[in-house]
Amino acid sequence: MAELKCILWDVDGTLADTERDGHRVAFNMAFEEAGLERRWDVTTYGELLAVTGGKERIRFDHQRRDLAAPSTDDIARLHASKTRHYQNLIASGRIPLRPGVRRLLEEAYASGITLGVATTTTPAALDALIEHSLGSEWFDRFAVLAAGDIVPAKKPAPDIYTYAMDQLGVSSHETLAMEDSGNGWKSASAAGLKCVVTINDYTKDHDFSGADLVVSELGEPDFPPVHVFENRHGLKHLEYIALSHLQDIMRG
Ligand code: XBP
Ligand code: MG
Repeated sequence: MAELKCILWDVDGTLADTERDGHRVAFNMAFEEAGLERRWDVTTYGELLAVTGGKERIRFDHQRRDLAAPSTDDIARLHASKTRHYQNLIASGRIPLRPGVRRLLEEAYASGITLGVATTTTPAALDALIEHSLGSEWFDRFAVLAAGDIVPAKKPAPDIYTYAMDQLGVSSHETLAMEDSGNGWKSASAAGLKCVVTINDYTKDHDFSGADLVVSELGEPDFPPVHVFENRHGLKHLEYIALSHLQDIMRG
């Protein structure tokens, strides 16, 4: 039994539904800008999400179509262009936070819980989301922003979670992960963390067996109740997810 001391948040799909209308669109804009014919439709992009990381995803797309991979420099250039387009999309305010995210972040912060980010996304993309969707005060409120290539092995490897915990000086027994995908859950689990999963359209069929709580979203007190798919700790009153639920998961 342990007390909840730290919550590490995934970003894409967890803080906000950034993939379909954010990252995917930005990749396509970068392809167009580079004079490439390739476009990723909504279904194709869902398949490509099997690989985390934008540069890795471009490479994977070539591999699975048996095409010669572009050079590392070409991928880096394409990805830099994609990141610029993504920043502009986020700055236009078209990607809101998911329900309950701000409420739970505020509640945890006010309660003195250490908050951090553990994501595969490029730091510049993360910064854009914090600035335009969350608010600049969160640059200081998050005690660590662990993102992108800071670790060589991206999710599902545990490295980004381990890195964030090392930076914070917290242990896996007192830290909870918030995730949305199978790769994210595997990463958190491999780092020894308990994990709450909020699924989305791209991740609803992923394998979350063993996760502590799997729900449709974090929800809000005045919204319809969330759908509960896994509730390993027998938590009660799950109409929406409150900080007390996360504390109960750690004690359970
Ligand atoms: C997120 C990702 C990222 C984004 C794109 O995974 O897979 O690759 O799709 O990010 P997770 P970049 O939510 O599990 O961290 O293009 O900035 O790499
Ligand atoms: Mg995610």
